[in-house]
Amino acid sequence: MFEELSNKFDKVFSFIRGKGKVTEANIDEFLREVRRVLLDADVNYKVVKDFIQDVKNNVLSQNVFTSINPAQLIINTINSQLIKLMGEKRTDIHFSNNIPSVIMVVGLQGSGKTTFAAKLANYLRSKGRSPAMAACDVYRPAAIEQLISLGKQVNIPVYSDDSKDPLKIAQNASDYCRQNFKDTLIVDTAGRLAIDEEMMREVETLKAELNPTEILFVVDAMTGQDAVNTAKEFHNRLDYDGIILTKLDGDTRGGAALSIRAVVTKPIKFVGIGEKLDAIEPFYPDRMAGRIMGHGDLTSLVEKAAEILPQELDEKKLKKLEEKLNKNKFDFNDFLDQLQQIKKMGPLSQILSMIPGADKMLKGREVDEKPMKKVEAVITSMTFKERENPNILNGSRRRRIAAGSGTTIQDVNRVIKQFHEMQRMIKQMKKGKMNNFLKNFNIPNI
Ligand SMILES: Nc1nc2c(ncn2[C@@H]2O[C@H](COP(=O)(O)OP(=O)(O)OP(=O)(O)O)[C@@H](O)[C@H]2O)c(=O)[nH]1
Ligand SMILES: [Mg+2]
Repeated sequence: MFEELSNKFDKVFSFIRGKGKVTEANIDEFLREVRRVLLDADVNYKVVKDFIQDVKNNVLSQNVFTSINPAQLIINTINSQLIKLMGEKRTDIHFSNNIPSVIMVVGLQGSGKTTFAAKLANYLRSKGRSPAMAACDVYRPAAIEQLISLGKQVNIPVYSDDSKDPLKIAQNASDYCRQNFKDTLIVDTAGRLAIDEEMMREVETLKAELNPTEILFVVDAMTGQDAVNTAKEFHNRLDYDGIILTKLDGDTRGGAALSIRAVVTKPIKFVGIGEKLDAIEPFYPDRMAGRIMGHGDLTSLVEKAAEILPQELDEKKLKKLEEKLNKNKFDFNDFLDQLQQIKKMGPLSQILSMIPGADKMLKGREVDEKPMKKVEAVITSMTFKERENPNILNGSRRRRIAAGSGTTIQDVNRVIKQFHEMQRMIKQMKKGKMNNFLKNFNIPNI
């Protein structure tokens, strides 16, 4: 996410980091570069102008010329101004005391409304709510089936009927919620290629008649300043409550995320980071600024792990793992367990994007998920006994495993070798040779 922007910022920052003292001319030169980086990222020019002015005023008001570490002061100021630009604090979804709370999802065609509706339903259920969805896109063929199919995937009920009248469907869906104890109704509406009168009237009627608790405007972040413009036009007509930026997993330059809040004065509430139904993140201005500044987003990573760990790693399992480690009995079954847990956290690229500096290490290269899949295929092709006692893996067993996992004997040998190395490392760590272990990775002693 925002790799290019983050890399460019890094280069510009190294210019100012190289200076022990700064002059006003240095600051101006530096800010000119920052300005260029932001414009390149497709940030609205007026937003950039105000941003640069704010950073400058702020920096000058902090005695930057006599500061011991002027670079840090300037970089911190940019960080806090970025947070401010994106809305300072997280704004959550609001719910009403009436049942159901109605959340209406609107936006242009293909922006990701239907996908987001299912992602949000799934997310809200994990937070203890009981959602249902209403299929109110009666125009695009197969739109209703799409929502029903997504609903099935996350096991959330979808209300639809063949009345062909979006308002009626939504009203019937509300009745369905009241009868079935569903406290939240997410209404998926139709999209259009461009804003047109008919579409706007339809959502205006839905708004007036349904009185939704929240209207969320969904927009594809890849469309840059166009996203900002449509957000503005929709807002003029609909006065929605929040913005959803989708497709931030692509190589978005960042312009929409950075300028939309300042131009439309409505908060970004969630971002979409993939096609899968768990690829949704609540939007936090400070965490997003951290990613742009190349600090990573460890808070989200830890949260993501915490969501999985309580279910997967119960006390008993942890204890067993600890015992096995103590007795040097960590086997392929445990290895497989660990692999599967990492996989639950999402694609490797998503996990890595949250780790500070990882983006830089990858330098824009795609993360190759294949090796991990290969390792998993090899281990799952072993019998339980073989996983427990890899020493019995003779030539014929290895041949069978290679055939069963669609890999080669060399692949199987490699996995077994890696496993033995891992076992050796665990032993070293246990013998208190932590520093030796760290040397393997060029990590300074601790
Ligand atoms: N990479 C990526 N793809 C997404 C994301 N959100 C949605 N998509 C994809 O974008 C395409 C369009 O998504 P939909 O949810 O059908 O969009 P929509 O706004 O409902 O489209 P219409 O109903 O035709 O107006 C689908 O292929 C989705 O899988 C995202 O966050 N990242
Ligand atoms: Mg749709």
